[in-house]
Amino acid sequence: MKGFAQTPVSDDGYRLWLKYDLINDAAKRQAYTRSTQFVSLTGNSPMLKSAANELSTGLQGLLGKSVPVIQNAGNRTGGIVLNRLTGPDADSQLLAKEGYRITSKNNTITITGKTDAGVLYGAFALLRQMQTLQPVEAISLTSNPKVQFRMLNHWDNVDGSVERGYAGSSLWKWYELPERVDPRYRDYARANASLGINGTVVNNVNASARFMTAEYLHKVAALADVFRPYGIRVYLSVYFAAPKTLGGLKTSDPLDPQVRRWWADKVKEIYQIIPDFGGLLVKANSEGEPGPQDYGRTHADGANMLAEAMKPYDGVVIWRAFVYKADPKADRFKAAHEEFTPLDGQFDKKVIVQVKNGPIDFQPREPFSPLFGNMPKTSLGMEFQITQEYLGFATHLVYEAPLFKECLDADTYVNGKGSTVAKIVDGSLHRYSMSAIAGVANAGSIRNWTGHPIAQANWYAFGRLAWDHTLSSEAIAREWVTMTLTHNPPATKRIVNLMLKSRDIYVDYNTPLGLSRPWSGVHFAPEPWQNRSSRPDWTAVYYHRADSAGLGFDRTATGSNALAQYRPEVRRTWENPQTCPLPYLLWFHHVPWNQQLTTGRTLWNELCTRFYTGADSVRWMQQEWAQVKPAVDPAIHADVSARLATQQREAVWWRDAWVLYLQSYAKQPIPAPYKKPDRTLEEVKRLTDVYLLR
Ligand code: GCW
Repeated sequence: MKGFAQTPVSDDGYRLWLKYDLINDAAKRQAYTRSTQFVSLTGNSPMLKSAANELSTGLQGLLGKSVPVIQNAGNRTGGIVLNRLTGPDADSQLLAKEGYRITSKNNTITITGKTDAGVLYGAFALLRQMQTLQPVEAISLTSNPKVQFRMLNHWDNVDGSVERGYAGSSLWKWYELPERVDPRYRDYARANASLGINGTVVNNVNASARFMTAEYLHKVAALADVFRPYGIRVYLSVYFAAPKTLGGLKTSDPLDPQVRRWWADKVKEIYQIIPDFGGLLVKANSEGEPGPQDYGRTHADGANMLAEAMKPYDGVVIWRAFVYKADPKADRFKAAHEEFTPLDGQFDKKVIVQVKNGPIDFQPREPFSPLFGNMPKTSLGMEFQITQEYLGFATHLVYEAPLFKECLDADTYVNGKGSTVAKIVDGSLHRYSMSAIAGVANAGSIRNWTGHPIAQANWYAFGRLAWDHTLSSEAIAREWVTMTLTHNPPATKRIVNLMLKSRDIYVDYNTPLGLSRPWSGVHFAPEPWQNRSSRPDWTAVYYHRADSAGLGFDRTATGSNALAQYRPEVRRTWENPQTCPLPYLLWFHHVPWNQQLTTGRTLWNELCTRFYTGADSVRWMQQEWAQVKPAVDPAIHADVSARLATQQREAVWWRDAWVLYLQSYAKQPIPAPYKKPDRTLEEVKRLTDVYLLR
C-alpha cells in the first residue's frame, strides 16, 4: 500500500481531524499551491484572523511551504481571499447568516460570507477539501447551516469530574482559571469551529450554583474570550434553586417577584461579565433536580421567568424535556409527552425545549421521541448523546452517525409523509423561530480527547450533521477517516465499512430487537436481572418485562398505549407486531417466546441469533482492523486493537448475561449452531457484582 512511509512514527491523536500532515501526492500539492500563495483578509476582526491563521497553518502543513497572511490583496491573484460581505452582493442571495461560498477564478480562491463566522466556516471547508484531496481549481461550493444553534453540552462538574465522561476529567480547569488559560481551550474551539459548532454549555445540567457566582463567571468569561474568535458562545446550566441557595431568598418560586428580580439581576451581571453570553440550559424537576413544580408551577412558568430575565439580551433559554416521575404505574416512555404537550404555545419566544432523541434515555436504539411533531408552537431542539453512556463507554467502537441519522430521518407524519424529525428540528416544518441541536460531549482531558480514537468520529459526525443533516453517515465517515487515519483508499474503505456496521453490531450483542436497559445500577455491565431500586423505573425488569410468556413492553392499546402519542401512520405500523420493524419490536410488544418473526425464526431463536452474531461480529471487526495495520499510525492502530479485544470479551459477557437470564424464562435450549455459554448465570452475575463494589 502506498503512502505509509510518510505516516508519522507515532500519533497521539491530539490533533483530531485537523492534522494537516504533508500531502504525499506531489501533483496534488502543486495543484493546490497555484492558488494558495497567500491568504488575504481585510481588517483585523478576530474571527477573520482565526480563519486566516488556520488556513496559513493548515496549508503550511499540507503543502510544506509557508503561506503568508496579507492585508487586502487588491488585484493580486494566486491566493485565497477572505471576502466578508459588507453590503448587498450577488452572493448575498445564496447565503444565510453563517453560510459560506467558495469559488475559484484565475487561480484565486474566494471565500465569501455575510458574517465573519461564515468566512471562518468557509476556511475550514476549504481546508477539508484539500485534506480529503478534492480538486479546488474549479471549486464552487455554497453551504448554509440548516440549524441555528449547534451546540455541545458538557456534563462537567466543579470538581473536574465529568458525568458520563469516559475520556479523563473535565477540559476546564476551574482552579486555574481565569489566570491560566490552558492552550488546549483554543484547540477545542478550533475543532468545534471546523464543524460549525457555535455554542458550548460548559457545565453539567445537574448544575452547581457555583457557576452563578461572580467568582465563577469570571472563570467562564476567560473561556468565552478564547472561544469568541472561533464563533463559539458560552452557555451555562442553571441550578433552579439558586435564588434560595445562593441568593438567600426564602423561595425559588418562579412567580415570586423577588425571585424574578434575582434572576433578572443575575442575568444582567452575567452579561456585564460575558457580553456575548449564549444563554441558559435547565434541567428542572428531573431526577431529583429542583424546578418550578416544587412550587406548583409549570415548566413554562419556570422557563418564561428566565426568558423574561434574558429579554434585554441576545440570548436564549434552553429547557430540557427529560422528565419522568417515580410513578410505579406509569410508563416512563410517555412522561415527557404528557408533561410538555399541554404546554405547547405557552413558552416564551426566547425558549427552546430540548428533547432527547428517544422517549427514554439515549438507548443504543430507540424510536424517535413522540414530542417531535406534537409541539408545533414551541421551538423544539434535539439532544443527542455523543458520549457513549450506553454504547460501551470509551472501549467499544460504535460510530454514532447512523444512530443520529435514524432519528433525524424518521418520519413523524405530522404534516403528511416526509415530515421528518430533521424538518422539525431545523424549524422548517412548523416554522419555528429558532432551531437547535445539542450533543452531550465526549471530550475530556485525555490526550486524544475522546479515549477511544474512533470516538473522535462521533464528535465529528455530530458537528457535521448539526450543520447539515442531509449528509450521509458514509460520507461523514469517509471524510473523517481520510482526515484522521489514512489516505490509503482500500484501508479507508475497510474502516468506513467497519464503522458503518459497528452500531448494529453493538445493538445485536447488547439490546437487540428493541430491548432497552436504562437502569441505574451499573451502566457499564449487563444486569438484566436487576429488580430492586428506590423506584421501579430504575430497575432492568421494568423495561424488558421478561416472564414465562414472553418478552418486551406492551405499549399498544392493551398495554400502556404509549403508541397513541404517535400519528396514526406511525402507530399503525408499529402497533401491529407483524409490521413493526424488528429493531423496535420489543419497545412496543410483549412477544411470546415461540412467536414466529418475519425472519422465519421464533422470538427466542431470533434473540439468540442476534446475541451470538453480534458477539461474533466483534471478531470480524478485529480481523478487519488487523488488515489496515500498514495504513494506520502504529500507536493508534495498537490502541484500537486493544480496545477491540476488550470489546470482544465484553460482547460475549453481554451475550451470556442476556441469553442465560432470558433462558430462565424461555426455558428453551440455545439453538444450533450456537454453543451454549461455557459459564453459568451465577458466574456471569458474579462478574457484574465486581462492578457494583464500591
Ligand atoms: O441518563 C441519564 C444519565 C444522567 C444524566 C441524565 C440527564 C445528567 O444517566 O447521568 O444526568 O440522563 O440527561 O439529565
